[in-house]
Amino acid sequence: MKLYTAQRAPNPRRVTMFMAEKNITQISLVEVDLNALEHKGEVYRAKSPLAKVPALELDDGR
Ligand SMILES: N[C@@H](CCC(=O)N[C@@H](CS)C(=O)NCC(=O)O)C(=O)O
Repeated sequence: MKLYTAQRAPNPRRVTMFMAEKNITQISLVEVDLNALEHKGEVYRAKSPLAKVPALELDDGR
């Protein structure tokens, strides 16, 4: 599984804090560059149409 995140954004930060608290290490973190508007691009929108972080991608692609 992958968690799309952005280091300085509070919403994904909340998720990574809970992951650390619960010792969840099997989820890969993928940094999305909000400053470069990467989340507004076609590639990211195909994964997360609302164009927000965090977004979780399951191993089966959902
Ligand atoms: N309800 C959503 C809100 C996510 C959200 O607003 N994320 C912000 C970062 S903290 C974001 O992606 N902002 C980029 C934008 O709105 O363009 C959640 O909690 O996951």
